[in-house]
Amino acid sequence: MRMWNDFLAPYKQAVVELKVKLKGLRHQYKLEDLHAPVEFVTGRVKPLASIYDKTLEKNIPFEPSGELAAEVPDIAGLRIMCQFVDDIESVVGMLRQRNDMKIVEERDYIAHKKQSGYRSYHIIIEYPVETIRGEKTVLAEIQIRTLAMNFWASIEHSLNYKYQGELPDVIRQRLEGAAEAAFRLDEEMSLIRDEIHEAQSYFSSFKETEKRDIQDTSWKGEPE
Ligand code: 0O2
Ligand code: 0O2
Repeated sequence: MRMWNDFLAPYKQAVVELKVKLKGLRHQYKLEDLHAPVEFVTGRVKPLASIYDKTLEKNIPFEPSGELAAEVPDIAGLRIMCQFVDDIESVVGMLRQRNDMKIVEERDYIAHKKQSGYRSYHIIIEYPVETIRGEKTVLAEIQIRTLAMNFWASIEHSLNYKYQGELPDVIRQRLEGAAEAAFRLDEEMSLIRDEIHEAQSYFSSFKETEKRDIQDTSWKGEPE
């Protein structure tokens, strides 16, 4: 177990750091009162049981090794959720320009959805982490998707888990239909995107005023 802990430590570090950095993007947009292409960010280190399943799938030994690190590029996994399909492109554009990571692969499952109906944009990066023994570069996967794509993927993931990958035909067909419905929802939302931005910016300035009013009231309540 000690060997696994040592092997996974830089991946854990990478997930923590990348979560802070990617969440930071949202805060920067918000500070400037701009539409944030990042809605929220999650991250995880792949559980050992899932790493084990991958090694069976890829027919490689289940042991900490360079081969495992190269064959399973999502041991460190980050997920960026966006409101609109266009936001995905903005996020990918930003990631391409960064100096703290190097993109080594891109997979566009939005233009080319998977047979299951899965849509998402995947990026594999090389990311250097500082360890007590010097710099260690690890691979990490960043999945970028809309809220609707994420909703579909998490439902499909749980159903696949329940049926251990053998979905009954009727459920498979319903899921394919649901994936198209989710995509149409994304398209509809894109069409009224400007309207939504306006409403959101009105709502956040309203919240700001409300906060100020509350602060003013609490000041009044305090003794001089
Ligand atoms: P906030 O203020 O809610 O934005 P942490 O390690 O504690 O920072 P972690 O482990 O990343 O957080 O939590 P998790 O469960 O992975 O979720 C990451 C963030 O995504 C959390 O926000 C959740 O509130 C947010 N989140 C999860 N699901 C949704 C969702 O469906 N919609 C929206 N808008 N947000 C969601 P934070 O980081 O706690 O901060
Ligand atoms: P997790 O951690 O449970 O999400 P390859 O072997 O390289 O051809 P691989 O490794 O499957 O293909 O890579 P791919 O297809 O680029 O995507 C890997 C990850 O994308 C998966 O991780 C899922 O998170 C997500 N994904 C891909 N296809 C689907 C799908 O049909 N439905 C859902 N819900 N998610 C999908 P893992 O390994 O499943 O692990």
